[in-house]
Amino acid sequence: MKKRYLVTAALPYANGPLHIGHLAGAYLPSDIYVRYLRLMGREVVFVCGSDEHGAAITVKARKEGTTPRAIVDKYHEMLKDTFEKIGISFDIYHRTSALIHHQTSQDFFRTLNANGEFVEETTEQYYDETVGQFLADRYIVGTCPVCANPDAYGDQCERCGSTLSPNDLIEPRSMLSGSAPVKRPTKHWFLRLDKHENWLREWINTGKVDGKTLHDPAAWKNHVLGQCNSWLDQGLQPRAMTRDLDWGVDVPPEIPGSEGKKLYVWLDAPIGYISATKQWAIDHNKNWEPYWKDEDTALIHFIGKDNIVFHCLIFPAILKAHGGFILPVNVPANQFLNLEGRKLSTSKNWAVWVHEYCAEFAGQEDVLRYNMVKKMPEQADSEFTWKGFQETNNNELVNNLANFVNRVMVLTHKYYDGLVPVVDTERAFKSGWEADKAGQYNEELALLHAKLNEMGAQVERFNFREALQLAMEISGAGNALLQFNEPWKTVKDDPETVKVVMNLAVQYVAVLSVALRPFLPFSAARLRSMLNLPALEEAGDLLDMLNELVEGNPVVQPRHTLGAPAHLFSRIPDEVIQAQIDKLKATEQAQASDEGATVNFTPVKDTIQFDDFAKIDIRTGTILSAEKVAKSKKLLKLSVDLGFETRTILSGIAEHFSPEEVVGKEVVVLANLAPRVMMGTESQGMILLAEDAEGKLGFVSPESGWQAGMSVG
Ligand code: B3M
Ligand code: ZN
Repeated sequence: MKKRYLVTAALPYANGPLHIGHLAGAYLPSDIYVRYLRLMGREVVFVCGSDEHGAAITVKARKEGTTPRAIVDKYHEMLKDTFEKIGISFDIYHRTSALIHHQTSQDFFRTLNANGEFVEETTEQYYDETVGQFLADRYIVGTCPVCANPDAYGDQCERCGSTLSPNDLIEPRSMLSGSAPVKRPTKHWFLRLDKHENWLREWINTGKVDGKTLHDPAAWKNHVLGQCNSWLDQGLQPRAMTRDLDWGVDVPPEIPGSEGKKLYVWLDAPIGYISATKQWAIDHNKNWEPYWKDEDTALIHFIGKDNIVFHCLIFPAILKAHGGFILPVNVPANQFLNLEGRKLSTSKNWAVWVHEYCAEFAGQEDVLRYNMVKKMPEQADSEFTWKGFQETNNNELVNNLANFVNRVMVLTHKYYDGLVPVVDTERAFKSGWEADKAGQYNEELALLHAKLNEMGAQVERFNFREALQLAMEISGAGNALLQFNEPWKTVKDDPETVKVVMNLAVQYVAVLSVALRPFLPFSAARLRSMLNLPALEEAGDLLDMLNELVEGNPVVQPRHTLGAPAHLFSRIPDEVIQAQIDKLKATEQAQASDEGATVNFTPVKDTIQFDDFAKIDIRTGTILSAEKVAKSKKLLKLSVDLGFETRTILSGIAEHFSPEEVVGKEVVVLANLAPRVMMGTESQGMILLAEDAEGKLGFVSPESGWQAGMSVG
C-alpha cells in the first residue's frame, strides 16, 4: 500500500454546465474512492478544476457574442457550485486561467524545450485572410471525406466520428468569416511522441519502466488498455504542442518565434492537476512535491473514455520527458452514460443538468448519486431513465434502507425510550443473513466486519456498483433480522431476545452510517445525527469501526441514547417523474422546431456548371461484407461490389447500422473520389447517405435488383 494518494478528476471545460454523464464518468467514482480512502485513514489529496483554454471555450464565446474570460468566469463558478451541491469533495477545485497555472505550464514548456523534447517545424496551416488569423482545427469546417457531412470540423467529424485533419476536408471554410481559408506557413513545437512509443508500450502492458515495476496492468480496465494499444499499434507521431490562438497559456516569451503562440490545451490542461496541487499546498502550508515526485505516492486519474489517450500516453510522455515526476498507477476510465435511449448531448440539450436536478430535487442529492452508482458505466456504456430513477428510489432507498432505519429507530424508542438495551450476548435469535439460521451476537459483528471488508476490496478495485451492492446487503440483512424475529410480536413474551435483536439492529444502522458515506454522504450524515453519534470526519472512521468489530466490540454501546427517528428517503410519485420526461420531450421538440425553422435543410451549395457535375462518377453497388474498424467508434469497413470491381470503403455508419444490417444493401457510390488512408485502411470511394434533422442516416438505393456498376446521373 502506498504512503499517500494523489487523485485527479478530469478538468471539465468551463464552457457549460455539468450533466449526469460527467458525474457518472469521472466525478462520482473519484469522490467515492477518495472518501473511502479518507475513511480508512489514508493520506489523500483530491484535485480538480476548470479547464479554461482551448477552442471549446473560444467557440462558445463566439457563439454567445462574448469573451472567453466572461465564459470561463461564468461557468467556473457554476461548476464549482454544482460540485459542492452534489457532494464531490475535492480538496481543491482550481482553474487553469490562474497565474500559478500559467507559470507552472510555461516552466514545463521551458524544461521540455531545454531537454530537446520538441522539434520545431514550420508547416502550412489554414489562415483566414478576412479575419486575419490562423485557424485552430475546430474553426475549420467542410465536407467530411468519409460520410459527406457538410459540417465536419477540422479535427473530427461529429457524424461519423472520424478523426480528421483540416487537410482532409473537402471545400474547407472558416467558421469565423465563412470564407475559404488559405494556407500560410507557421512554426510550431512538436513533442516527439514517437521517441516515447517503446517505453510507453512496455509501461502500459507490463507496468514496468527501465525494468522497474510501477503498477500492475491486471488492475487496469481492459477497455483502457485496448484503446492505448490501438493507438500504439498505429505508431505514435510527433504532435504539435502549440497553437496560433489568442486565448491560452503563452509560449514562454523569451523563446524565439513565440509571438502569438499558445500552448496546446492538452499540454496545459493535465499540468493543471499539478498547479492545482501546488495551490492546495500553498493554502494548507504543505509541500506539493511528494505528491507528484515521490514513488510512494499513488497517482490515479479518473476520466471518461474520450480522454484515455491523453492521460495514458500523452501526459505520461510529457511527465517523463520533463523528468522527475511519477506516472499514474491507474487510470480507471469509465465509459459513457446514455439518457433515455440516446447519447447525452450538450449541443442538443439532451441532458439532465446536475444544477437543475439539485434545484428541483433539493434534499435528494443522494438519490441521484445512488442512481448514478447503480448505473455507473464502469465497463460498458449504460443507460439512465427517469422511470428507472423512480423505481430505484422507491424500491431500494425507501423500501429497503429508509424503512429498515425507521423501524429500528421507532421500535427502540417505543420499547426502550431510545436507550440501546444491555444484552445477553449468548442469547439465541434468528440471524438475518440466512433464513432459519440461529444467530449469535459476536458472529453477527464478525459478519458485518467481513461484509465491510468485501465492500472495501471492491472500492479499491474501482468496482463501485458492486461495492454499493455489498453495503446495501447490510441493510437487507438488517431488514431480515427484524422480519425473522418479529420483535413487535414477541416483545412481551420474550423481552430478552428482543433486546438482543434490537441492539444488533442498531449496530447494523451504525455500520451503514459509515459504509454508505462514500456513496451517500448526505444520508450518512443524517444517520449519524439520528443515532446521536459524532459526525464523521472521514479520518479513519471506517478503520476504527473495523478494528472494534474484529475485537467483537459493538459499534454503539449499550445505554447509548438515540436521536429522533426521521425518514431517510421518500417515495417519488409518478407525476414528478412525468414532469421530468415531459421536460426532456419539450427540449427535444424545441430543438427539432429550431432545426425545423433554420437548420432542417442544409443550405444549397454554390451553383456549379454541368461540366463540374460531369466530373463525378456515381455507380450502383452492393455491400458484400462489413466489419467494425478498431479504434473508431463509428466507422464500418465495407467491401462493395461495383460490378466491374470490388472496392473497400470506410463509412461512418457504425452507430447507425450493425455490420450484419448492411450486408446485401444496394447502394450508390461516389466511385471516382480520390482514395484516402484512414485508420491504416485505404478507402476507395464514398457511400452516399441521407441524413434527417435528428442526425439519423439512411441509404440512397436504386430500385432493388438493379445491376451493380451502373452509372447514376
Ligand atoms: N477538459 C476534456 C473533457 O472535458 C478536458 C479534460 C481535461 S483533463 C486534464 O472531456
Ligand atoms: Zn464523417
